[in-house]
Amino acid sequence: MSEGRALSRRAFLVATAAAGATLAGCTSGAGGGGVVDEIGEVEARRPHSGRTVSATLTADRTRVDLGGSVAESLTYNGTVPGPVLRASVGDEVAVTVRNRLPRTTSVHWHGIAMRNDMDGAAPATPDIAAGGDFTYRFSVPHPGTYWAHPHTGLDADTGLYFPVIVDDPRDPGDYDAEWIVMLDDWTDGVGSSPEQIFDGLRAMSAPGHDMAGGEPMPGMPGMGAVAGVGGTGKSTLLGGDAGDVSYPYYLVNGRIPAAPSTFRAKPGQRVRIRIINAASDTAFRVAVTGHRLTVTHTDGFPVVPTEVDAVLIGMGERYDVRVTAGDGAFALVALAEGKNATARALLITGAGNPPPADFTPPELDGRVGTVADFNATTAAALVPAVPDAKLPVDLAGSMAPYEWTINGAPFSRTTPLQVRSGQRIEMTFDNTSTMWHPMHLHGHTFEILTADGRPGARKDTAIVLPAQRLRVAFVADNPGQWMLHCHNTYHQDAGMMTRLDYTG
Ligand SMILES: [Cu+2]
Repeated sequence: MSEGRALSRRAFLVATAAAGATLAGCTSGAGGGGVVDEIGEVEARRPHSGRTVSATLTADRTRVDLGGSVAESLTYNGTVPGPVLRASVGDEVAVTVRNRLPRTTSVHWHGIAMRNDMDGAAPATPDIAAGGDFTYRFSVPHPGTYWAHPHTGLDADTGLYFPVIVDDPRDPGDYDAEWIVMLDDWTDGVGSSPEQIFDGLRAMSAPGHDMAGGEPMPGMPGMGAVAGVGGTGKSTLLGGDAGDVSYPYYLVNGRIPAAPSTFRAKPGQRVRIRIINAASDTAFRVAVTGHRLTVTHTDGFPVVPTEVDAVLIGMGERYDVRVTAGDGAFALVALAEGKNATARALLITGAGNPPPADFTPPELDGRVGTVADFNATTAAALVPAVPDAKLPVDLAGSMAPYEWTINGAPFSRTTPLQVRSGQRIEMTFDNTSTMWHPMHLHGHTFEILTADGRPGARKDTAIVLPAQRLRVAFVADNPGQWMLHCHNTYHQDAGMMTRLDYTG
């Protein structure tokens, strides 16, 4: 490729990223007509039940009651989380989104291996213009715990999120009751806005500020001027700094700890808890007082059931755990990792008083399950194979300047990764930064490659620790242009995103 062509291609990519709403046909422009044909062919091969699940979501600025504290933020249909979307394998989902925001938006269906042109991330799917409507229409191929959120700007750090649950009619599951638990870190409408936080992070590292070896100095101009910027602690589990933002609240199912939501079950019932981390800058360590957790699924896919006292869950990740409910009043406690705060909800099966709002149960310091502790079941594991291609994914960046990169470039200057349909891909995340990154690949689920050769967990989002090299494998079986990015909203917006393009 000549230098001129390379430059014009980069310019084209920047243009499509900025103006996806007007470029409905750009998939064929960048990927070639063959890829567009292939999207249809792959869709035809997905299971189809003949049923359609329909819903309407209105994205708007509304007031939400977080449990006595009322925030004005962005929501779907006025609630946080938005309404649960539930379908079965093979169903067609038809969700009409009415964008009543003063700017473009999108709905990204996180974790679902769906057709590329409905993924909800530009340029493959056009964003929805301010005031416009759009119907996402796609089939769901795999059962599991998923969720949805915007893929535009910093709007993932608002109330715009909801759970997506895909059932398998052939497998009712080994549980009596189901509890969906959505975790979030919350600032919009009660603290700084996401835009103020992002500007604050950028200002912290602006020229003229003495960064003293990269560490922000307390009291320096720009630092501390924006509430929530910085001020977080360290985490051993996360290998260093826990995050970039400290939040006024941490929520379970849209409620602050003083006014928790309650789940009722009967003693002895096996409760499947679908834990979804919808936060923007917070990993949570989750436990249920007086209970052990049996982890059954990671990011929707089954693992060999494994007992732990708590699980660590990064942004974008999902863990399904099973508990056998005791008799009494219990709390599910989500410790905001490294941030000295908790979120919680109650599990009530009998008499008694639940633990106080600030209680941190001993289970949080017991055996904490991280991704390395789980192995895909035989049915969920990939068939071992020699990779057809290896993709290095170098993660780097810094707080000063506040910029995060993949393979040396921020998203505005990225060179997309390339694969061909049918290839077995080995991807290596190499984190040379001093922060952890929950890396998320759209449209695919990869398998963690373990040192002992046993199949690791199937994931679409995986925590990559500082100085860690994490190898994963996947099959390139879903043609299109897919985003690969850090699921820290601020890292993503500061450049830590690239694309995976099918070239035929
Ligand atoms: Cu990151």
